[in-house]
Amino acid sequence: MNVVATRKLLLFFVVSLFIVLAFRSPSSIENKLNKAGIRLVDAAIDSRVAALYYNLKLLSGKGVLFGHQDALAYGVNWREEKGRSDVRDVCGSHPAVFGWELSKLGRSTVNIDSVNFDRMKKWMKEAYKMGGINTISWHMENFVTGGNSWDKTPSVREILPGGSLHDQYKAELDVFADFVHDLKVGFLFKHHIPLIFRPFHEHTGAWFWWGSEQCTPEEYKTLWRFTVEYLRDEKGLHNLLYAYSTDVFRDEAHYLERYPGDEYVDILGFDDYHDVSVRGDVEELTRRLHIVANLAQRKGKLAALTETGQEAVPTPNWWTDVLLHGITADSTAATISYVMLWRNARSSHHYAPYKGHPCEPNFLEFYRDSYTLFENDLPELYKFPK
Ligand code: BMA
Repeated sequence: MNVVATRKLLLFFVVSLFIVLAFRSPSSIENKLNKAGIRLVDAAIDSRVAALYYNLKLLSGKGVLFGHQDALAYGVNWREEKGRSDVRDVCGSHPAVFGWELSKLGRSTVNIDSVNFDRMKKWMKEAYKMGGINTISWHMENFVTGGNSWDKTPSVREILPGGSLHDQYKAELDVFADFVHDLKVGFLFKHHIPLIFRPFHEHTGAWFWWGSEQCTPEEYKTLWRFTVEYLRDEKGLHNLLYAYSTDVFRDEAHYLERYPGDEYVDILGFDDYHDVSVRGDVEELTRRLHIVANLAQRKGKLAALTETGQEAVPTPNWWTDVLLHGITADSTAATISYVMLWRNARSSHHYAPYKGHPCEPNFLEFYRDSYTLFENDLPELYKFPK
């Protein structure tokens, strides 16, 4: 190659690099978010995560994404079959949101539900490449006893800064950061896949060691803020959206009792099995959705029904008459971004349908409703629209 050709090639690379950097520059992302009134927990968030948030805002009020825990890993009577999910078996499309669980991370090769962590990473990447969204919950082990998250021995105070087990907590977050760090895709320019991280969930309940009777509101808030700051500022993770997710709550004040602050939360959610169970009350679901969605609107944030479901779905027409109706009966409630159903472990413990389940026709009606969005329905979520 002669000198001129070499120079041209070099110039081409420099110009391309400039263009790439200009498009990815944090200031242009910040401008877009500012214009849309969005302030994320992480001011240095990756552009794809920012785009995801922006696009979910655009979709709010137009449709609700459907999610399912462990969808790609297993279903009722099967495990680890490529391309399979119970939801897809029934309606032809995977869910749009994919939930994953990190209990036992760093202690075992598999989580509490026997999902192998290496394969989980693979499925998370697959879900992302399909255009779907990954969300993580974490039934973290009790730091004082080593028991599981249902071991109610108070533990929060010990893991806070200054507490006797603070270093152990940091080590746990280090393991989490390594896991997240591995979730990279791309060929020349590798990037981390966007994630919705939903730690210390259902804290209005008192069944986990971080629950309402196991720590004070101040301790909970301190734990949350420390966790965010450590992951963002010390570990440099910039691909996380943070979801605050209570269990059922009485009113707005109760919902906000342990809220760590707008600077620490991107998505306002809650888990609600209570109102949709056999003896539930769908109007209560709508009322609570309204409270959270209204709060999210006032704060410029997204809202979600982060977990729900009726175990084994015995109620006829549950999908349309309970879940969909509960969400769409009120125009504010209907602005939530997504609803996620819990896992399909076995025929006595599952929340989504599977092939042959009596609720299949009703689920198909739910799927075909223009308000529900599955993987097939998704627009490009990881780029800012033109
Ligand atoms: C619960 C049940 C358990 C599971 C746990 C963590 O709701 O589904 O079987 O181990 O969640 O995923």
